[in-house]
Amino acid sequence: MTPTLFYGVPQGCSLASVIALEWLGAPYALSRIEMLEHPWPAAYARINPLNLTPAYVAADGSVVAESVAILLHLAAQSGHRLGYPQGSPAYDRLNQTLAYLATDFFAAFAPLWAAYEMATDPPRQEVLRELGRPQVAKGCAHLDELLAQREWMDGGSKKTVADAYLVAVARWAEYHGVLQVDAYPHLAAHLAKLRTDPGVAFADAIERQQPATGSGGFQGHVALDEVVSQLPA
Ligand SMILES: N[C@@H](CCC(=O)N[C@@H](CS)C(=O)NCC(=O)O)C(=O)O
Repeated sequence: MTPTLFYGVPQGCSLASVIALEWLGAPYALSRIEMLEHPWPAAYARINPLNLTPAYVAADGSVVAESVAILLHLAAQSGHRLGYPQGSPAYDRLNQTLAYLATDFFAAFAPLWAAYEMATDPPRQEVLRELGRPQVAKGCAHLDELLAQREWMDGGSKKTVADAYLVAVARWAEYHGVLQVDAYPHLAAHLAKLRTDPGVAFADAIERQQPATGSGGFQGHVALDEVVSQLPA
């Protein structure tokens, strides 16, 4: 089967995996999950019982969930163009960067996402925003400091899957309106550089359902049921 990525909208962290697939350039399909439409189709539990996106179904029907696992899987497929050989110091540095982004930095936004779901309770929303704002600011300050001395997010001399993940998550700071990324000039410059990347622009257009020109790997969208019917018994 065509390897297929399930990605979530709006604003899913799965944007990173779409970017990485574009950078990889190999054939792939996408399947879209509208995350705010609850309950999600029951069949999705066959893909990821946690009902979270992203999830990647490889050509042999095996499923890889968790952004970091998917991104490192795609990096390995790229002949290490988007990553490094496991066991090398560069791999450890990339893994460290991804781990920070996918744990501490991702988690800093949790109160803001909780506030997002409480439109009917503005006072609680404000408490949650007050909780999330300094956490996100701390994360942005850390990334800004790193990027002051780095050309790419992981500290190497080429873009990697860590840059894809950074784009997907850092955008939430402005999405939730808690801070302006411009206050972190190195982070802002790096994000601006990445936004000019064709793979990033493609993934963004896919999310917004706008016309998108990709690297040639994208084979179109497929329905959840079609993917599930191709899974090994
Ligand atoms: N640890 C997981 C977290 C995945 C996750 O939280 N995904 C969010 C989107 S960023 C999701 O699917 N949320 C489902 C929902 O909001 O119902 C990973 O890194 O892949």
